[in-house]
Amino acid sequence: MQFIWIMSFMSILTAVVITGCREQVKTAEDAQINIDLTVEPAELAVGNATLSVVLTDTEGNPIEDATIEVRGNMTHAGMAPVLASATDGEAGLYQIPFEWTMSGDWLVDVTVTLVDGEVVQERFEYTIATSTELYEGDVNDVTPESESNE
Ligand SMILES: [Cu+2]
Repeated sequence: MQFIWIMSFMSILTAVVITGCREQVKTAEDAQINIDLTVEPAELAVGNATLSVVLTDTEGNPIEDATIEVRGNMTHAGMAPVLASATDGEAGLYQIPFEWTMSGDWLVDVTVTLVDGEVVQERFEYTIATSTELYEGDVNDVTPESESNE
């Protein structure tokens, strides 16, 4: 009796392992889809941004009804990731509100879950400036104190 229990447990475990392997994350190339990411505003600086992801198949047809999850991490340790997501990609376009919370180097992982459950992931790299580096107003508004604090 105990042997049967162990055997059934083992077969369930095996099934879980096999299922897990089948659902592994693919690159866009392996999944034969295109993940195009553009960022607005194009002047990359600390603050709010919109990530526009366009999903298409290899023939250029839009892919709708996918779920997109974005995870932005900086290359240094000790910072909480910035998470964002979107569904409803009308004509394959998914608009995702995002925020660059700090200047420096970012790794943005875009994870796409297709309607058939296939998971595809691509990584994009960005360098974000401080907002003052792009400041185009009166430079005299920047006080000497704040400059020496940089
Ligand atoms: Cu940081």
